This record gives sequence, C-alpha cells and structure tokens, in this order.
Amino acid sequence: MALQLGLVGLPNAGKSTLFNALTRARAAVAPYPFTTIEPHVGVVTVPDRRLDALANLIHPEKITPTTLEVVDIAGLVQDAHKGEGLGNQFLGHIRNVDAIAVVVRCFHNPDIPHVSTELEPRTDIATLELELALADLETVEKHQEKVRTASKAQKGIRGRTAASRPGARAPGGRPPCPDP
Ligand SMILES: Nc1nc2c(ncn2[C@@H]2O[C@H](COP(=O)(O)OP(=O)(O)OP(=O)(O)O)[C@@H](O)[C@H]2O)c(=O)[nH]1
Ligand SMILES: [Mg+2]
Repeated sequence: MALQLGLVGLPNAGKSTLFNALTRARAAVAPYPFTTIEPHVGVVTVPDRRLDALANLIHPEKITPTTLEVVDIAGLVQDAHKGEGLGNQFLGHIRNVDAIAVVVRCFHNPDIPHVSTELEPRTDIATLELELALADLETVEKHQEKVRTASKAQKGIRGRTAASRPGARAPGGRPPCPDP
C-alpha cells in the first residue's frame, strides 16, 4: 500500500497549489479561505536512483516504482479544537495519513487574506502544532474516560461475583449459615 502524505496548513497557505504541482491534478485553488473541504487524493510515482541502478543490472521486463499518495486536507485555524473555522472535522483525514507535511504561507499578497496581517511562518507552524497537540490531548482524555468507565464496570462485576461465592460475607452482613 502506498504511503500517504497529508498536506496540512492554515487556510490560503497554498496547500492545493502545492498538491496540484506535485500530482498534476486540478484541485480548486482560490484566493479565499476554506476552498478545500473534502480532501483531494493524488498519486505520484517516487523517483528512486537505486531502482534505476538495479534495473540496469538485471533488466527486468517491468519496472514498478513505488508510489506516494498525497492528500490535500482542509485548512485548519487557531482554536479549531473549540470549533473555529471548520472545527475538528478535518482531524479524521489527518489521522488517516502516515505522515504530514506542514505548508506555511511565505508569500505576500494583500488580495489573498491571511489569518494575520504579518507574514510569520514560524508563528503559523506553532499555531498548527498546538492545534494538533490539543487534538491529541482530546483523544487521550476520551480514551482515559473510556478506560475509567470500563474499569468501574469490571470492579462491579468482580464485587458481585465474590459476594455470590459459597461462604462469602455480604458487604456489612453476616456469613451465610452452614447447612444443618
Ligand atoms: N503569490 C503566490 N500566491 C500563491 C502561492 N501559493 C498559492 N498562492 C495563491 O494563494 C491562493 C490560495 O491558494 P490555495 O492553494 O487555494 O490555498 P489552500 O491552502 O489550499 O487554501 P484552503 O483550501 O482555503 O485552505 C490562491 O489564489 C493561489 O493562487 C505562492 O507561492 N505565491
Ligand atoms: Mg485548498
């Protein structure tokens, strides 16, 4: 199965432009935020000099280079974990990929809105990393809650099983009378 690479970044950073350049696809590119909502997937073959060298040695009938699936994902904004922008709905797409490439805006153009008036790629990276970390935290907290509930239920079952064993003392009660 091909490795999947997700393009992640703030809106209008140029993700779809890069996606089109990599895959020669025609994903919509527009000067307004959240142009991409549903992810675009494109497949590119990966050039590998080692494969060429091997092919020159053994002359196979067919050469099949490995492929990379590039996924153009919807833009994410600060406080997405609180529902800002498109909220957290893009996270499922990010979770499904094997690797992410963070795309940050490095071009000036007053006609293409950016989240801040300044061009600050480092701040943009920090914003993206924080949103991803907060999303991870949410996942961990949800899992913790599930484990806590399951553990409580398990304790309840164990308690009931112990109480029903012959000779067991009911909580706070007397041991059952022996048979005459
Ligand atoms: N000058 C300049 N413009 C660019 C560059 N990359 C993208 N653009 C323009 O920026 C606008 C937004 O580009 P997109 O590729 O749609 O950006 P995006 O990150 O996919 O945006 P969303 O899907 O809305 O999150 C388009 O008008 C592009 O033509 C660049 O490197 N330089
Ligand atoms: Mg896009």
